[in-house]
Amino acid sequence: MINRWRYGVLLALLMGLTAGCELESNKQIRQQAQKAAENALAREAEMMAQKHAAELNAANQIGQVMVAVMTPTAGNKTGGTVTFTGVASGVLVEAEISGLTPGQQHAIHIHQYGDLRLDNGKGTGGHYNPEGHDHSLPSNETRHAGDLGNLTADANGNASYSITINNVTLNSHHNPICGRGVIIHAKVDDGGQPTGNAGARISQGVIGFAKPAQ
Ligand SMILES: [Cu+2]
Repeated sequence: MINRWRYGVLLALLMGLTAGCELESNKQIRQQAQKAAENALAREAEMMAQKHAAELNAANQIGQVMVAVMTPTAGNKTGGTVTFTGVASGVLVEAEISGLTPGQQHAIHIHQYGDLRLDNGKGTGGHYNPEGHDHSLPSNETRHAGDLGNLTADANGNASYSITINNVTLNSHHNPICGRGVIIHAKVDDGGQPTGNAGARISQGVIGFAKPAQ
C-alpha cells in the first residue's frame, strides 16, 4: 500500500518535470525517481513471492512427521519420544515421557541446537528464539518459538502431553525446527525471565525426520 502511494507520488513528480522545459538536473532527478519507483515495485513483488512460498511450504508439511528421541542426561533417568506432526493449523507436538518426578511439572522446550555431545544437555544452547521475543508460556502468543510449556507427571513419573503450535514449521522458511534440540527440565517453567526458572536439563533429544508409518 505504501509502495503504491510512493509510486503515485513519484509518477506525479515525473509528469510535473516532463511538462516544463527540462533542465539537465531535472533529467537526473527524473532518472533517479524512475529508478526508485522500479526498485519499490521490485521489492513489493519479492515480498509477495516470499509470502506465497512460505504459505505453500506450510501447507506442504501437512502429514509430515518428525521425532526427537529423548535420552537422560548424566545422573538422570528421563526419556521417551516427542513427535512433531504437520497439521492444517500448524505443528502438533506429542510427548510420551517417563522417568519424571511423580506428580511434578517439568518444562519442555525446543532449544537452538541439535548437539547432544555434552551429557548435561547444554550443547543444545538456549531456547530456540528466532524472533527475539521474551520467554513465556504457550498461553501467550508472543514467546520464544521453542516455549512448549510444561509436562505433568503422574504418580508413576509418566507424562503424556500434546499441544498444537503455529509459530514454527517442521522444515520450511518460517522458524524451522528440524535438527534442533528438545530439552526437558528438572522443574516447572513458571514463565519468568529469561528462561522460566526451570532448572537442570534432565533429558535431551534432537528433532529429525521420522520413518513414515508402515
Ligand atoms: Cu529449556
